[in-house]
Order: sequence, then C-alpha cells, then structure tokens
Amino acid sequence: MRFIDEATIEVHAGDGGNGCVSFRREKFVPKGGPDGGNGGKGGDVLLVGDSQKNTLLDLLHQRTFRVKKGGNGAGKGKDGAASPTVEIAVPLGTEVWELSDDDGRLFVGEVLKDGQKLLLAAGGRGGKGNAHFASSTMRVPRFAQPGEDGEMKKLRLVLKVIAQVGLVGLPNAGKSTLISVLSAARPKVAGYPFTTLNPNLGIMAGGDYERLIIADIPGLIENAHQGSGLGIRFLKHVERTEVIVMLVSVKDRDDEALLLHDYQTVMGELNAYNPQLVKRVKLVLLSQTDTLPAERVKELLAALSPKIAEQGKRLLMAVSSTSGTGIEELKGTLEKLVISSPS
Ligand SMILES: Nc1nc2c(ncn2[C@@H]2O[C@H](COP(=O)(O)OP(=O)(O)OP(=O)(O)O)[C@@H](O)[C@H]2O)c(=O)[nH]1
Ligand SMILES: [Mg+2]
Repeated sequence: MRFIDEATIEVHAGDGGNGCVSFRREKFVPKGGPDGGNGGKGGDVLLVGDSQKNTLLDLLHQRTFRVKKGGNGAGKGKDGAASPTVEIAVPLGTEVWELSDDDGRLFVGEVLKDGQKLLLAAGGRGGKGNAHFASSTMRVPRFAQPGEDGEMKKLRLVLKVIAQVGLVGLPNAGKSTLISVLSAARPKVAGYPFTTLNPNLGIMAGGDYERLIIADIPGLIENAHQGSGLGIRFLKHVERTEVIVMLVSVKDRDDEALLLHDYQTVMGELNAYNPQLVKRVKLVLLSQTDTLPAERVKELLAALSPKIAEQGKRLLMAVSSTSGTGIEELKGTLEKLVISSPS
C-alpha cells in the first residue's frame, strides 16, 4: 500500500435550508395565519480518527467533500430536514491546518484517538419560516429567513505516525530487518542504501504492553538536513515518539572511532531537525553483531558505553537480527523504556 502522509482537501459544509412563507388555507377561514416552516440545518464536515487506517491515500482520490443543503421549510409548519454530516476517516495522528488565500496556515486540530471527531466546517443554520415571525404586532409576516451558507475551507492534512518506538540510523544499519524480527511487519530489506522509502509500522506483542507500535523510518545520512539522501522530513514520524532507538551497524565497521562517528552523524541530523529528538534517543544498538566474534562485540560495548552514556540516560546494547542474539533482551528493554517514559 502506498504511504501518503500529506494531502490537501476542500470541504464545503451544507448550506441551511430556507425558511418558507406560507399561510394556512382552511375551509370557511378566509385568511389563515402564517404557517411557513423552518429550513433544515446544513450538515457539518467532520474528521474522524480511524485506527484501521495508516495512510492518507484515500484523499488523493477524493479531494473535495461537499455536503447537501438542508431541506427548505414548507407550508403547514413543516420544517426542512437537516442534511446528513459527512465524515472523513483518517489515521490516528492526523493534523489539520487551514490554508488561507495568502498561503498562511492556521492550526485547526488533530485526531489522536479512535472515533475522535474534529469539526472541519460547520453547516449553515436553517432559515426561520414566516410562522416564526408571527406576533401580536406582526400578524401577517410575508417574509422568511434564507438559510445560512455552510463553511467552506481549504485544508492541509499532515499525518504524523504515532509510534512508541522509532528506529533511526544510517542506511543499511538493519532497521527494517529488526522491525521484521520484533513484529509481524515484513518491510523490504536489501543490501543497498535507502531501501526504505516510506515509514513502516510494526506492532510488537507480548509482555505488559499488548501493543507497542514501532516505526522504522528511512535511513539518514550526513547532511540529510540539507537534503542529502532522502532528507529528514521523515523524522516527523518520530516527533511524537518518546523512545528513539538508534542502530549503528558493526558490519565492516570494526573500529571504535568509526562507530562513534556513525553515531554522531545520526545524532547531528536528529539535532538539526529538532534538538528534542536527541534527548529521546534512550537506546543505541550495535547491530549486525553476528559479523564479529562475540569477544570483540563485548570489547566494543565496553569501549563505547561510557562515550554515549549521557549520565546513564542512554543505554548501549548489541543485537543481531540474523542470529537472534540480544533480541529477547531488547524486547524487554523496549517495554521498560516505553513504560518509564512520559507520554
Ligand atoms: N549479517 C547481518 N546482516 C543483517 C542484519 N540485519 C540486517 N542485515 C542486512 O543488512 C542489509 C540492510 O538491512 P536493512 O534492514 O534493509 O537496513 P535498513 O537500515 O532498513 O536500511 P535502509 O532502509 O536503506 O535505511 C540487508 O542486506 C540485510 O540482510 C544482521 O543482524 N546481520
Ligand atoms: Mg530499511
């Protein structure tokens, strides 16, 4: 499925129905009183959070949402029917911005929970019929109110995936392979850089956390913040993530200084996007450790741990997705980190 995380849509809420001018006609009563009913309310356009969705792809096919006008009032005091609302289902984590004609953006809101609704455009009020205006001083109102126009808006929707754990690292670090070991996700894995072009989501089951959502995002390279490689715009998907895990592959990098350099490169890119992300890197994984003797992995862990420790706030562990070494321990650590982090 194609992953679409931004879309522009136009929404037209329903106009209110018009009020009616009518007079009662009864046998033997030459002039009946006013009996024009009210117009019905125009339907609203709402956004609804839907946990079954994970892309804004639908919105590429349908970009305009128009709600019917409310029914007009009629004689004999009949009110027009309200027109039904239109609901647009979107993945959780969708933000809405209203676009103005001068390209300005105004934050409207976001949906974070299943079934949560956000009003995008309000339908117009129905107009009052002439019966409404009858009074002792106004016995024969020959007018009624027109319905109010529904709101019309141009909106930009931005999906920021909600995951508890985000995987970051250089291309080929083994992020996609790791998510396939931790969850049922089966993203594309290959021995060339930038295999992952769109974020992959995986759900890790088990333990106290029934559902721990992990996001694997495209690889970062030096100067990604200046547009190198795939850039850093994908980092928005770990912006809400409390626990960021960085993978540093030891494959063909059996050297403390090289590994530290790789670590710092990725940190630099996170920092350029948003310094808050740096603080959330709670765990660094030496990955693909099956390519080195176990003894050597221990040495590297011991040498690098103090350099990345950040006063005990950042852990260093070793894993191999291929051999499975360290994976069970990693699962337990991820749970603990997620549970202990504020959300
Ligand atoms: N030996 C070994 N190879 C691994 C391991 N994990 C991943 N690989 C290999 O490393 C290569 C890159 O793996 P990916 O999972 O695609 O790496 P990635 O970090 O998702 O890469 P991008 O999507 O390009 O950023 C593939 O050839 C994998 O088979 C591991 O634990 N051990
Ligand atoms: Mg990948």
